[in-house]
Amino acid sequence: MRASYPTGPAGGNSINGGHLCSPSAIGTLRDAEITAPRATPAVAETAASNNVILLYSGISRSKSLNGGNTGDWNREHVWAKSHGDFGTSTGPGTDLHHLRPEDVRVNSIRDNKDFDNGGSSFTDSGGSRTDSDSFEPRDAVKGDVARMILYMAVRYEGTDGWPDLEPNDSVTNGSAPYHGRLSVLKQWHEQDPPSAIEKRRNDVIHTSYQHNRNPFIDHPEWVEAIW
Ligand SMILES: [Ca+2]
Ligand SMILES: [Ca+2]
Ligand SMILES: [Ca+2]
Repeated sequence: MRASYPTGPAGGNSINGGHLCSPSAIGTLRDAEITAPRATPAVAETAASNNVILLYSGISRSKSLNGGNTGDWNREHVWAKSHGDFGTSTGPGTDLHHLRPEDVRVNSIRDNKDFDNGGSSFTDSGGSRTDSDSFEPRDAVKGDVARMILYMAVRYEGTDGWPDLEPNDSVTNGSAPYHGRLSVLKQWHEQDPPSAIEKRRNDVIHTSYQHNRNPFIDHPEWVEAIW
């Protein structure tokens, strides 16, 4: 670990591991997020209380439409779970700091691609783009995505049975425990700083679920200090 930040109890992210991977946990978080102060620049990220905002597409969809069929939303691992092959069991596979709801089809388009600028839009892209080897999220969540990836890099250091996850500047990482591209993620982090809702989500995960924090939401300057 290269940065000092509150990690909560040892094995903190195994707490309530059974709940962390459930749609209800994501739905509950969304409920909590909408109680954030209204006077924020992040209005577009809010949803009706029975809805979730899909990360890349920006669509507001009923949280009851969780599933695997067209028109449903499912659980997106922003750090692609094949990068380190950690699967969906407790650990990085259930770490709420990088889990978001996404449209089933859009989720499959993102696949396990690294993040980079470029590509074309697609149906329900919401401004996100993709090409053969990378994915570019819509502007409103570019920084969110960057901070999720960088959180995973400092949270998982290979000392607790999980892979040592690290960012690099590649878009051909495949199943290696790396995620790119660091230089682009740093730009996105600068251009889309933490919003009130993102901060609120960090608080709710800390207080009610995992009892640890994304340090780069609390201290954006630590990104440049580390990388
Ligand atoms: Ca590309
Ligand atoms: Ca944002
Ligand atoms: Ca690491």
